[in-house]
Amino acid sequence: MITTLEQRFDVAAGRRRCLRYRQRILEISQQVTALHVAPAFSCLEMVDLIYHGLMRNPGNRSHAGTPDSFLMSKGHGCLSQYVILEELGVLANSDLQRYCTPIGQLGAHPDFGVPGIEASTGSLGHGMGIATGMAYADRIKGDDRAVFVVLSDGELQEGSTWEAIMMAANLNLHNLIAFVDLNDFGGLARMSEGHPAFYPVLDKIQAFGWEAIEVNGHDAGAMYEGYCRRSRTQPFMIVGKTVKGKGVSFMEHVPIWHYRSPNKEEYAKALGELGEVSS
Ligand SMILES: Cc1ncc(C[n+]2csc(CCOP(=O)(O)OP(=O)(O)O)c2C)c(N)n1
Repeated sequence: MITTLEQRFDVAAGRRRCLRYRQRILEISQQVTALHVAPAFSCLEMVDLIYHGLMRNPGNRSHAGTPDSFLMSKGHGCLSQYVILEELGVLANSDLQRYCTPIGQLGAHPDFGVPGIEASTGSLGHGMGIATGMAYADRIKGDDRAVFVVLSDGELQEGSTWEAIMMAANLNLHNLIAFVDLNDFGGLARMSEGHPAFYPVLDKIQAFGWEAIEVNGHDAGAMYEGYCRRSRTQPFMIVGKTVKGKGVSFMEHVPIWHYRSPNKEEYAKALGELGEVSS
């Protein structure tokens, strides 16, 4: 039985943090010609909940004690992780300033070896297998650790993801917690239009032997409640229905924002739409 800390999650504080993180990501967007804004905005509430509500010792650089693990399997969404690691002090402000430059250590996808990054991801379909292996290794060693992983609909188009999902169920890895950022885009087109057989996702996950729920992936309270109510006998998945580009109206559901920096006017408009962080 895992004993992941289940302190009450302050939903309002999470909302304030996510606003700050969106602002910070937009700020970084002005340093580079292109970056994955919309993929990061899509999964931000999930990543925030994992770091600030579910993981134990998330800012522990040395991995001493019993820190839980987090894998950003949809690696191109890593700005959501970088800005949190910056706030936790795992990454320095200068790291973010050098994002995607030859002298920096942060690329457009997470690289193993960078503080806080536990696996190199970005090639879709590998994170679930790595997370399954890590959770199994922890079980064998008798370590009381949880492994959290964030996937995307694009990753559920990769057969390797389903192999790992099946294996995790075979092994009853109840220390493995997955989130799917289900924003209906698996590239430039809508999954529901190009791949209707992909749905319903929840039924498929359950049929593969997982305990799973489907909720609004921007509703941290609902995700947290579902997490706390899980039975702890099987691997657990939160299928979170999300909006790609969430928070900025002209980015929401618009494929070009998968990988594009806003120009000055767009930047100002986006910041204006996000509004102020209230204390
Ligand atoms: C194996 C593999 N094939 C193709 C790509 C190119 N690629 C990058 S992101 C992406 C799809 C993005 O959709 P999704 O994974 O659902 O992410 P999100 O919509 O959440 O940004 C693709 C096809 C890749 N990174 N890896």
